[in-house]
Amino acid sequence: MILPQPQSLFLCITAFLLSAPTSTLADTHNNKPPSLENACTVLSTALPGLVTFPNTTLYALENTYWSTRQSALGPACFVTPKTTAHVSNTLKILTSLRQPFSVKGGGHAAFPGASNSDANGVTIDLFRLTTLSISSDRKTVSVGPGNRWINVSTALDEAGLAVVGGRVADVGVGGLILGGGISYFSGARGWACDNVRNYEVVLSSGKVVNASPSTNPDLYWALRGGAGTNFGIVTRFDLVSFEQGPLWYRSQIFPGALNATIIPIFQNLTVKGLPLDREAHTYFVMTHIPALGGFIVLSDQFRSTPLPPSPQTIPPVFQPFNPIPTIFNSTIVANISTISKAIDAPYGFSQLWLNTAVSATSAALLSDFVPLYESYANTLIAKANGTEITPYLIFQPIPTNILQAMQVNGGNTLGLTPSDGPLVIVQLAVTWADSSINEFVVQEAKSLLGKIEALAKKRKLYNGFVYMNYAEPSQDVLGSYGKENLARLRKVARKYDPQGVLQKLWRGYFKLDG
Ligand SMILES: Cc1cc2nc3c(=O)[nH]c(=O)nc-3n(C[C@H](O)[C@H](O)[C@H](O)COP(=O)(O)OP(=O)(O)OC[C@H]3O[C@@H](n4cnc5c(N)ncnc54)[C@H](O)[C@@H]3O)c2cc1C
Ligand SMILES: *[C@@H]1O[C@H](CO)[C@@H](O)[C@H](O)[C@H]1NC(C)=O
Ligand SMILES: *[C@@H]1O[C@H](CO)[C@@H](O)[C@H](O)[C@H]1NC(C)=O
Ligand SMILES: *[C@@H]1O[C@H](CO)[C@@H](O)[C@H](O)[C@H]1NC(C)=O
Ligand SMILES: *[C@@H]1O[C@H](CO)[C@@H](O)[C@H](O)[C@H]1NC(C)=O
Ligand SMILES: *[C@@H]1O[C@H](CO)[C@@H](O)[C@H](O)[C@H]1NC(C)=O
Ligand SMILES: *[C@@H]1O[C@H](CO)[C@@H](O)[C@H](O)[C@H]1NC(C)=O
Ligand SMILES: CC(=O)N[C@H]1CO[C@H](CO)[C@@H](O)[C@@H]1O
Repeated sequence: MILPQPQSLFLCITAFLLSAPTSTLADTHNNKPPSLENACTVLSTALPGLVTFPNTTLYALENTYWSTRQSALGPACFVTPKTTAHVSNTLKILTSLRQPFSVKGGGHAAFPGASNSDANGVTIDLFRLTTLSISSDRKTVSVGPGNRWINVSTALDEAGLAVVGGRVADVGVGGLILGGGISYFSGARGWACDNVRNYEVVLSSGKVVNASPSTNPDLYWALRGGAGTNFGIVTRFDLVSFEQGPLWYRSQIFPGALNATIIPIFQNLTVKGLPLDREAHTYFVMTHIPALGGFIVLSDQFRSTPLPPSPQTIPPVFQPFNPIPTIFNSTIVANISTISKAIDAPYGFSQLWLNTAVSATSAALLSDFVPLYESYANTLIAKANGTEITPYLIFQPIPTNILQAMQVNGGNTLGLTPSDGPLVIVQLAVTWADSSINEFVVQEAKSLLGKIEALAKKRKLYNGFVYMNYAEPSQDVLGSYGKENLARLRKVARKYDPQGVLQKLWRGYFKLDG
């Protein structure tokens, strides 16, 4: 998810003022089940110096999450393995003690408990697993799950390479790849999960295995969108890399009043423009920014290869936006590190995401979501009573070229084929400051999503795919992959975790057993 820059700047300052990473639940120390003291103690004996307890500076650092709904929790202890063998040992200890746990990659999931535990659990923080190496033939980059995308792009920009990865600097590699992964390069290459050559995985037994098209191909398939939580902790991603220089990037902000002009351009791009220019990438955001006069529309546009001869040369695919008057517009050519930092989103707020997918064939459907969104946004703003709140309506295209690119290496788990497309992910996101209204915001957003789904169904334009990485826990993500894929995922999970230990103990992302 990407924020308009003027606001990002404003939010950065606010986030800085608001940031106070304290954990309230960690204080409920005395109500822990007996095994818990045990788990943290056993772990600190087995991994000396790698277990962190509350009331330390390191604990506060590890308990920093992008969404304060996550940092409001706080585990009994963090365990921070340095090697794959440490991860294996950690899993063996936790499963033998039947100790519930969570796993933190980059900590960018929005909902509470997605990658953090409360005081009754342990959180495995992967931040020390920082492998980052380019193969001698430059075709593969091996990345440890302790890296953020900025670490990957800093190294790859320097080498003149890129991978199909996250668009935003501080997001973690693990959650993004395991849930799917929408990238600048998806038009020609599919999502991040379609561009992994091999996963190194620690299973619930502690056994370390590899998963690739030739080794454990069933597990390889399952990890392409099926979430780590059902299969194991990935300790290394071997990603396809390719020669790549800088990107062209235009960011435009329009008055919200022009939504009905911009949506048909976006819709036509999704259906016609993007499939004709597979190196182009875009998304549409509607939001409310008081400093810009209220509702606005943001369109971010990217193009990789061949690069336009100057920043001012607008690639033909994006020229339809040219005549529309903007509040703000900027065009740059820059490396991926620079662009991914420009669109980063600050810490220190409650965050919420929900999404569904609809057919991209009707601009009228997308336009008709706007009044529903406007009325909901006004309700949220009133409820916030002067405290900061930013409700977003985001459209992310899945044009047919991306659906085709997803079919490589036997296809992924998402259950999407070219004949389902073209699609648009309709994503609701909210960023707000007052945590006392968390429940209200969640309920309102669910209610709006219900209205959006109902309208799409009524017009026979509903698809129903739910993208894991933008979902709330109440959404049936894995069910949305289709009956056949769900059954196949369950079969793979039973093979690699016969006792269903991860289903019971790993708290976090979307589970096969509900
Ligand atoms: C500012 C921002 C920008 C974003 N941009 C994009 C984007 O461009 N494209 C896109 O597709 N999505 C994007 N997202 C969504 C992003 O994909 C998810 O938030 C994702 O969960 C982030 O991964 P993480 O490792 O930081 O998350 P975490 O919260 O650490 O983890 C999420 C889940 O993955 C599990 N997990 C993490 N690492 C591993 C591992 N190594 N092995 C097994 N399980 C693991 C965790 O246990 C947890 O269940 C963005 C999110 C934010 C906040
Ligand atoms: C340390 O934790 C205890 C509870 O476990 C709490 O009472 C105390 O205030 C904390 N101290 C600091 C300095 O945060
Ligand atoms: C990743 O990048 C951040 C920001 O530049 C930096 O602070 C951090 O040290 C890097 N991590 C590694 C493992 O290099
Ligand atoms: C990326 O661009 C920035 C800004 O121009 C520059 O400072 C940085 O050195 C570049 N990184 C690489 C690896 O070229
Ligand atoms: C969206 O466009 C319609 C039609 O022009 C307009 O009536 C409405 O006010 C716009 N919505 C917002 C939130 O600006
Ligand atoms: C839709 O996109 C196609 C392909 O880019 C373009 O030729 C056509 O003019 C566009 N139509 C409209 C109405 O913008
Ligand atoms: C809204 O804020 C004002 C002052 O900022 C306060 O007086 C009032 O009680 C608040 N209303 C609610 C419903 O919280
Ligand atoms: C559509 C629009 O407003 N375009 C403007 C973007 O900014 C450049 C200058 O940076 C202007 O020349 C364009 O007219």
